[in-house]
Amino acid sequence: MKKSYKILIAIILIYAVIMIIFVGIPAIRKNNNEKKGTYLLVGNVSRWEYVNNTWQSITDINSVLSNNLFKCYDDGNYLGEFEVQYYNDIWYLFDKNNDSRKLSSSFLATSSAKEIEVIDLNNIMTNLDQVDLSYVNKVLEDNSLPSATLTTLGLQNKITFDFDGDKQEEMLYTISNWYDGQSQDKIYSFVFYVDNNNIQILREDIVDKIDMYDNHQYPIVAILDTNNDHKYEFIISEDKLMQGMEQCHIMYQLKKGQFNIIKSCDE
Ligand SMILES: [Ca+2]
Ligand SMILES: [Ca+2]
Repeated sequence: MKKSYKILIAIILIYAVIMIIFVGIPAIRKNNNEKKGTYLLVGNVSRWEYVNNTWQSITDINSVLSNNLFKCYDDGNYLGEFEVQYYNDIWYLFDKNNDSRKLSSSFLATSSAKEIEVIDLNNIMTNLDQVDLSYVNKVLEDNSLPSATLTTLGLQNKITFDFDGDKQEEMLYTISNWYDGQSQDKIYSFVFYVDNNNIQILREDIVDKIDMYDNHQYPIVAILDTNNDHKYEFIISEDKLMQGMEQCHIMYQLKKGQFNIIKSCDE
């Protein structure tokens, strides 16, 4: 073989190796990342996946659990990334030594190629004060309900947080008179959002006192950024007191300043 051919072949080989290293391998990695699904496990009852630009219930939970590690949170505390399994109505995580740990019903877990930021609610959730009560009473007045005081609201939580990333904090409220409203004709629960004094009611349930066991409460269970856009989604639980097993979860996402449901109880 002529020397010039050998040089040509050597150049082609070197070029091929360079292309594989700098183009081929990153492309395979990218492809694998894109193939990895996005999953959320919320409490004992909700197992969601992001498919075709919507959140849906996972169809093959066993396959998802055996093929993915999950970032696990329990009562708001980050525990790490683990394999998780569900036995006899309880979530367990397994560490590298296959030692297991039981998780509470306020368990949350995420698995995604992109980081899903989960906010610690312990630092931003508070009870209501008199200023908050003015928002509550506006909501009640608009629904022809009598005014509340801080003592008639058995469930009252406020989250103060910059949901939309504009460096100003908004407020998210969940309230109910279920526990302490027995002297009132109507039993009610509301979830509402206040951005710059504008109130947006996101969830409401108003029943006659005789039907109080049908009334839902809506505790806020998570704030997280599922799509990495630095605008934050949140999840509420839809609970009926005395019927704990019937709970389900609803997820909301901001669009043009309004929170909309992106995962309801029914889908
Ligand atoms: Ca904001
Ligand atoms: Ca987001």
